[in-house]
Amino acid sequence: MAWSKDEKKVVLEKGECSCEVHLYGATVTSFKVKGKEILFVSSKAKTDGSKAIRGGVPVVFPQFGKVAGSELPQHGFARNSTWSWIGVSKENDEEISAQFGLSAANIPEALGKLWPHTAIFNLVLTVSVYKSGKLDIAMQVKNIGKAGEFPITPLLHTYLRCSKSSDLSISGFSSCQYLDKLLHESVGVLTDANSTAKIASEVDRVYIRVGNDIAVKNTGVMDTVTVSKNGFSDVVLWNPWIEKSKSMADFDDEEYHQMVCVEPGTVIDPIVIKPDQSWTGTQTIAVT
Ligand code: TA6
Repeated sequence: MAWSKDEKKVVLEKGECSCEVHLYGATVTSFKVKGKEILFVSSKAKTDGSKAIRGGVPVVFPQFGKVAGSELPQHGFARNSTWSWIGVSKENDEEISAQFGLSAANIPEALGKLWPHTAIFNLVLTVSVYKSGKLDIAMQVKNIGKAGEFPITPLLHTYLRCSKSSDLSISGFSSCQYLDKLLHESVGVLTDANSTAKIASEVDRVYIRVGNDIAVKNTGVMDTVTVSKNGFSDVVLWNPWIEKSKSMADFDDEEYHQMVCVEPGTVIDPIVIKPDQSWTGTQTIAVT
């Protein structure tokens, strides 16, 4: 069985690797390599469409966070909408790919009307699993309008699973500038001089224009999980730690030990898409 679909989700398999994608949010909720789960999904996550799935790889679109002057919910409407199943787009000995579509028709009306460009965007998510132990997720955003352009700050909000977040060693940010959302913008941009980032308290950082490969070691699941990006400029690093964990109803108080978010996105300088233009951003998760 290379792939299967029911009313809620699609499962793709290739060799000893597999992934699962919920049509709600086109949220990848599982990526397994030789039976080992690479992604984290909270034990309290909702998968009934009542709210965004807490875990896996939520798709953040059209904007990251909250936008001043906009009533769009935090992280936009893509993760709170039921996407269309397009179909299996590629299958060979090495990989299998499937596509999911989002446009105005998929967006709950109450959310769609909060963004002035809902009628002129089209988003296709392509999810590919490789028997080599790799998962690709590509967002392709197109402006199907003939007149206005629109800005987006897209991001893939990837939750990686680990045994103990305080054991992690995360490389790829050294001497990068970042915005520390815990210190608010009053502090401005800092520089991470460390060769590796560690998790020993709440972390909520937007690393700006970083390199394309972030390596997460000591996950307790695989030796190294690498998150690579193409088309995205920034990476958000997040762990809620103790107090923030308690504040999330769909997240167990102790689950901050079992996860870290490494989130490729373009969140500092919006991408502007002109009529008939498109943009693609890709995340690759590879394990060794
Ligand atoms: O990506 C980090 C972040 O923006 C954090 O500030 C935290 O809010 C997290 O996303 C989860 O946001 P959510 O809306 O899914 O609860």
